[in-house]
Amino acid sequence: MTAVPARGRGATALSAAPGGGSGAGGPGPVRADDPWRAAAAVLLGNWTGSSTVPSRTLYPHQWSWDSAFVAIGLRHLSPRRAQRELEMLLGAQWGDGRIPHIVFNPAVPHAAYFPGPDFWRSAGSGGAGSSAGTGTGAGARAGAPAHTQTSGLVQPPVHALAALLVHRADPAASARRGFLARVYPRLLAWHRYLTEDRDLGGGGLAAIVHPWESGMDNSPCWDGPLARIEPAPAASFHRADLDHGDPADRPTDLDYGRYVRLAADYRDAGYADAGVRHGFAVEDPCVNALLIASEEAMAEIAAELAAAGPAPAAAPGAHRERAARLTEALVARLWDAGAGIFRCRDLRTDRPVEEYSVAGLTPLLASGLPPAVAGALRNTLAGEHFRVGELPLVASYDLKGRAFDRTRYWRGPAWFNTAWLLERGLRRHGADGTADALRRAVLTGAAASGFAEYVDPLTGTGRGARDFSWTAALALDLAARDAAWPAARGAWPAAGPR
Ligand code: 9WN
Repeated sequence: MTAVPARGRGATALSAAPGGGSGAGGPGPVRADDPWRAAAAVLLGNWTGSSTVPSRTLYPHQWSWDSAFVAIGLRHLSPRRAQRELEMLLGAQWGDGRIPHIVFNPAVPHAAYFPGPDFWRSAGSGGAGSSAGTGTGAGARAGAPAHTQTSGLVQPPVHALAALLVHRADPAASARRGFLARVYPRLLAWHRYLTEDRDLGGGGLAAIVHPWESGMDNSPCWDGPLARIEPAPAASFHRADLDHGDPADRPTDLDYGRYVRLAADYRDAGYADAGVRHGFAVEDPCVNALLIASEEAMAEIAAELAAAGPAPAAAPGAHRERAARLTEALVARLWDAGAGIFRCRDLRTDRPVEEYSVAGLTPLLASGLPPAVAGALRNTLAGEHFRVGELPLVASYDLKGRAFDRTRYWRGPAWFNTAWLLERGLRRHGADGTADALRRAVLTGAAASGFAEYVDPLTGTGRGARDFSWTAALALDLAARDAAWPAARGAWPAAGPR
């Protein structure tokens, strides 16, 4: 196991290992009959002093959408720490507005994760410790920060939604610290980057240029688009993931070679989005659904800011209009009425990718979805491809699909973050019964699996890493709706990290 050193103040007192307790005011010993205390201990154990690693073993740095999900759970324990989680990530934002998918912890050995800072070379050799501003590395033209090493890819934009939810956990303290006022301009720049620089298809949606940008790296949706990519030679890199993960669960060497080739080509083009031919360019329904949900959140953030002081950079109405335009584009470009699901669109062929992926159900998050589309999505969720309510959680990929694999990463296993997104989307469209069932499944499955990274979609058996941060955080978030929850709040140190 790679030990992840702390990187900031507060780590020593608060980074107790799960189960270890942390003395007076800490979460105390974990009891098997108290899963919520156990979930809190996972988050405490994965905190580095300024952010949360997804997993101490497999993912020893800060990941973008993981941190947003973590903040959503952490807000119930320490709203202050949840704010810090998001602000740490936003602090690594590039000049062009992109939020990098990994922010590297300089205290972790470079070999602990591949591809690491030596591969991305975002900041140049200056890297950690050099003064703020744009660096001299491969990311210089796109405005990569000089003081922090990051990847050059992005991940799904769940951040504005997370910021709004974190604010709501303690609006008075958030207002006192000026939390929303600080994060809003950064979130605005992030959404501008996605809607303008990443509109590679010209149809009003954000495109991804690498499977890792979908967050669902190994989805069978990428098999076709990836088949055109010449893999990097296996001998040219070392897969650190196989030091911790079971090869049967992880992507194949062939797929990894293609991921490496795509990332290296993007880096060598200076992480430019315009004026280059991307080997892989896809419009993904989950990325765009989260952008819509986040634009809806931006409208609420702008309204909060307007009520509190001088008008923010965009009025709430402008965000609502953007959300509506994105929703229209999503339906026009990705909805497959015959199949009852949103498809990915391969921009190299300008054709839909005809697979059933959980990504295609997440547009339930968009409140402006036409009711007939929302109804069809609910039917698809309940039907033979996903069997919601009948099986634990929701498979990441079609139970009847040609590539269904119940163990391999994103090719069938069920994940807790997608269950959380669907639970929210179902509620948004009035399907409370199904949402309740999904919520119960998350609460039971998270603790029973040891807060697994993902589970077998047929049996619920845990797979991948354990003590996985977003599993613990999102279970906490769904648990926090219980009236009994406030009593459990006292289990967290009242004074969070400063
Ligand atoms: C590459 C951290 C990340 C998640 C992704 C998940 C996995 C990384 C990997 O882990 O991706 O970014 O090495 O496989 O697919 O969703 O954010 O938890």
